[in-house]
Amino acid sequence: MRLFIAINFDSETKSKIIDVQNKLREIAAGRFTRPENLHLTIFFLGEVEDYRAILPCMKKNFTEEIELCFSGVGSFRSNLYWIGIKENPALNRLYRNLCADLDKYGFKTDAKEIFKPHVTLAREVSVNKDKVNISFDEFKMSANRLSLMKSERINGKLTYTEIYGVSVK
Ligand code: 2AM
Repeated sequence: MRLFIAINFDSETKSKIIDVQNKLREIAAGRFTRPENLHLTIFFLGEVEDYRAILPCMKKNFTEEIELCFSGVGSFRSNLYWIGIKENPALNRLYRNLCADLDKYGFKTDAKEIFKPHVTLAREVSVNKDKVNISFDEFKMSANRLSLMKSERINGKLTYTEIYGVSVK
């Protein structure tokens, strides 16, 4: 199954993200992330048969809340648009430590670029680049759960389901 490790959002944060997504929707066409699929990927695992070794790695490395600050809209490859997460040493540490521990079990991240935490708002976006000047007031969320997510198509719909989670408080 196709897996990734992510932080999901509370409903208040989700609605703030949707407000920003709607600003993009007003000026662009594309495949917009459905509200229930909005998330922050920490580590993309890809196809995994046996995920048992992943669980202790998550538990070991996610030991305290991480405050996320959502800031700015940007793009990758000019057609994937996202909200960024402000420079965050605790999040970087989580990523690096997960990478190191998962690597020991043979899990490699498929991320092509350096870790750039983001929430994908839309893919395959077509827009007049000069018009993309979306601003919003930064907002914050304390992340207290790290989730192992399964990605699959159900009736043609991309669906993400949590199969394991670590909570801290
Ligand atoms: P993206 O939003 O930048 O595309 C589930 O697919 C999640 O894993 C997405 O958030 C996606 O990031 C991320 N991911 C990272 N590397 C990926 C890859 N090689 N293929 C698919 N998804 C990837």
